[in-house]
Amino acid sequence: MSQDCLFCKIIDGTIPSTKVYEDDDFLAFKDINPVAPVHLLLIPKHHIVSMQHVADTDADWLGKMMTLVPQIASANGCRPGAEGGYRIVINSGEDGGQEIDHLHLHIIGGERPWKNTA
Ligand code: D5M
Repeated sequence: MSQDCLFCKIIDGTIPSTKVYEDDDFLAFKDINPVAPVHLLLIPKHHIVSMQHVADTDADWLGKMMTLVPQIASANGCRPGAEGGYRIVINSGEDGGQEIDHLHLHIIGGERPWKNTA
């Protein structure tokens, strides 16, 4: 828990969110500024700033976090299988476009964004 962290406040309920998944170690909720019909954020409940702060000892929980992605995605509107799918994005650091300093994984789907581009 970090006192000044917005996502820690979402975890402890101080700031409201639309939760779509929760267990002892992770929380997933809807992004407040969705860029696609499905836009979720999956976060660890312990405070870690970014991928740049990950160490060898983080392999277990990071692996668990990745394995949660397909079940959370398919339970929230991303079609499963080869014709379905989604994008996963982890911005890290200022050069990576990270705005919130609590590691989070974007799950983005429900459309085929490249169909709208030339
Ligand atoms: O992404 C940070 C993301 O966090 C961005 O897509 C908006 C989202 N955000 C910010 N505040 C909230 C609240 N209160 N609820 C839900 N989502 C929120 P980044 O990868 O750091 O650029």
